[in-house]
Amino acid sequence: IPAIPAVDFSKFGEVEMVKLSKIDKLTRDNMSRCWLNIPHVTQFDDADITALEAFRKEVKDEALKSGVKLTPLPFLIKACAIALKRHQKFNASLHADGEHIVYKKYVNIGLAVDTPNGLMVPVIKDADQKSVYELSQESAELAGKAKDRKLKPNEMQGACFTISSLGGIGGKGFTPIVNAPEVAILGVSKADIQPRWNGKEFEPRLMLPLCLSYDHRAINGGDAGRFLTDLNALLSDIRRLLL
Ligand code: CAO
Repeated sequence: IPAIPAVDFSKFGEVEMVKLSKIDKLTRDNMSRCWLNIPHVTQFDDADITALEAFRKEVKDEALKSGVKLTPLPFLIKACAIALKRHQKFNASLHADGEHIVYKKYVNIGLAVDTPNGLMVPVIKDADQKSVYELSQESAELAGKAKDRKLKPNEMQGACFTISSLGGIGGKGFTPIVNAPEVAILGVSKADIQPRWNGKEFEPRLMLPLCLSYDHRAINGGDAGRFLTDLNALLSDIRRLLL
């Protein structure tokens, strides 16, 4: 790849040179590796989370009494864990030998956490076996550790799939980079009220933008369409999380 030429920016105005942190350098190398090795495709969908949000608000204070600050995120983790179990191509990695695909029987979900020191991805192990409260507690604990630089190496290893939620920050959608050797990543943007046609009239509904990037070597468009449709159905009617 032709290198980007060096530029003396100080020729054009005042500048400040700051050293990259260790985490920034790891991110730089990992992102370049993933971007260059993986043929990416991103699919978009909006999940109607009106009912999920009403339920979350109903139980928020009750959760707080048990020390849980309930955001939409643990519901997303739960729904992804169920979808990963149902769609095994997403809970897989291409083997480095180029001859095999490895299907995982466990469901570990990485969580992109924005910290002052850079991007960290702690991992929730066996997410399919945990309740929404447990997922909420554990994600808050891991995000806190990431921000305090207290994560142990084993707390950042073994993810099958990653969720990158920018919902608390904003935006309509983005195209996340797959974190190899995982084969897919879910980007989540900020939920917003949108008019939806119910057959008779437009209704205000709370819509959550979902952006699913995947490795097209391991996953086809049809697989991704089915995964995202299933995930959407789980989030749009959270009773399905029980099935
Ligand atoms: N839509 C609307 N509101 C949302 C939302 C969404 N999708 N997701 C969260 N919110 C709300 C929460 O409910 C909370 O509001 P209340 O306090 O009123 O309930 C508020 O936004 C803040 O949430 P949060 O960000 O503190 O908590 P979280 O559980 O949603 O996320 C974490 C935790 C660790 C994922 C998040 O703090 C973070 O670091 N996000 C950035 C990830 C990132 O950098 N991704 C890019 C990686 S690639 O460069």
